[in-house]
Amino acid sequence: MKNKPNIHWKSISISMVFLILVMFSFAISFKEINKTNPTFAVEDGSNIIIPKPLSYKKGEGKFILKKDTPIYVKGNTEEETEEINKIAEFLKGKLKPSTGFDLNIIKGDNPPPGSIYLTTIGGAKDKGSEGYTIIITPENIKIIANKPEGLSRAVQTLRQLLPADIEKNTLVTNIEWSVPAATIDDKPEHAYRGLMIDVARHFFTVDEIKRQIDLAAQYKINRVHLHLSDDQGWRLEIKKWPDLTKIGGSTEVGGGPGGYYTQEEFKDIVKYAAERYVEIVPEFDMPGHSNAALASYGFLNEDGKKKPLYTGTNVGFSSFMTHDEKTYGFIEDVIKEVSEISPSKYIHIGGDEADSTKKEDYDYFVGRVSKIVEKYGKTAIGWDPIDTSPQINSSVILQNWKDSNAAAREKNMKMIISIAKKAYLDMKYDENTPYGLNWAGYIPVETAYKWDPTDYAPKELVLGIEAPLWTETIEDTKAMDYMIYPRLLGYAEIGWTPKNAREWIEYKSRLEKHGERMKNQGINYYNDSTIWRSKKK
Ligand code: TNX
Repeated sequence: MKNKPNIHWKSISISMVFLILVMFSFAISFKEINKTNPTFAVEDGSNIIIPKPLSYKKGEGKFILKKDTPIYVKGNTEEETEEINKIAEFLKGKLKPSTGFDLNIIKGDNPPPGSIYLTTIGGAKDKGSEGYTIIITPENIKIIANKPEGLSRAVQTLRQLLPADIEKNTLVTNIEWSVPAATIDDKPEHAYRGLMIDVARHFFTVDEIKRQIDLAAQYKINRVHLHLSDDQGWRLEIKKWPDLTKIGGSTEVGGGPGGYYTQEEFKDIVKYAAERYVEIVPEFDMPGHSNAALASYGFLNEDGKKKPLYTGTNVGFSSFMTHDEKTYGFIEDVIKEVSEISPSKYIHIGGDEADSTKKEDYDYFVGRVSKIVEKYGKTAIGWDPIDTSPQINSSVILQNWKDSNAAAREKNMKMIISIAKKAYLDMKYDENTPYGLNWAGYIPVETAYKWDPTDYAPKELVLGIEAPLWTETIEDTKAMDYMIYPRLLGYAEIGWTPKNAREWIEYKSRLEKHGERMKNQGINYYNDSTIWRSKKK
């Protein structure tokens, strides 16, 4: 009896040694296979593309991208050809670091075999401005769209059809840069597919914002909404009122140094976004969430004195004076300057949590401000309850964050759906998430994916969806990436792909494949163990 456990241990250790040897030889042969025959190739594009395209038909064989593959570009007019040329430059730039190829771009409509061709000639009108067709054969790749914007969306699809290594920013050798043959027909379900970044609670630099725009654009996000003012900070230079940034921009949540964008920097962000066919939507939150402005200028306050700067995270304590013409003169100056540097047709005027403004004053205020926005040729967007003001009509867009849009429905107002418990990127995934809040509940990746804007509003009133990242607890890019990714891929798909074409289990298997792509791009995504089971980052 006493000897028995000993014998047992001996056989266990022998079999352990054997097991280790087997695993070791497996690892070696796997490495060998990888060397000669890369397993990174995309076999079937329908298993990878996010957001899922409307139609994907598998073809025979594959197209192989080589160092001498030319990119041909041709539009319906010379101007359009120039625009398409820029899209080709973008594609070339994305392919260069990993392939090392310096692809040649040629203006012309006679692409030879072996080429990639981007054109609007013969583009189908029913595809709208963002739709496209990609035809991939072993001979060539042809991308046709009604508008250059559609070609730019198609280029993002094409990136995903190349091996995941394409996203590395270092040279990859010993790999075949193949694209599986297919015909893809695609167009979006919703026109507005947005990501919001709150740069007021914590400030983020121009480069940090550009990086987020570039990353989001690959999933066909087409609006980036910048929350440019709140109690804790004013982040855009207004030439007539320089103290807004000098004083109001001088700090942030927690008392850090804050910061702001000069008008030139803002224009630079707008241009960078436009190159990716992303529109920047500027927001100034009012009449509440306005302490940074009230701290910058005494004349905006009842007692004529500047309020102290605020670096906490409470909401609902500040308000503009709603019955003082000085307030409206000031707001008009802001709207005027912004409308001159912002090409978006929208200006967001906030309107949320104005807990220190009487309801009738709020109603009057948002009505007045929306008229100012209109005067400068723009359309106002506001958070609910802006729709409940009798002075607000269907010319204003509601951004719906609570489950309350009865007034908007009544008035036939268009809506951007951002329901907090589904779409808020600052909500934690679960109790272990190191950043974020949970007042609207936890939002695991599955919850973030399994909903549709039409669950909250009639389809004809849905302009689209937006996922906001509030930054009370988000101090750097690392935290920002973690909260945005991978949930944004799901929001992008909700916005792009019709409800009846989406299914969680199928989506999850596509999402799994994007882990490697996100990693290659240096995205600090939340490595959810229910999606990336055994793989360690
Ligand atoms: C509510 S949502 C807010 C923001 C906060 C956010 C935190 C909305 C329109 N207002 O001021 O940052 O909650 O999750």
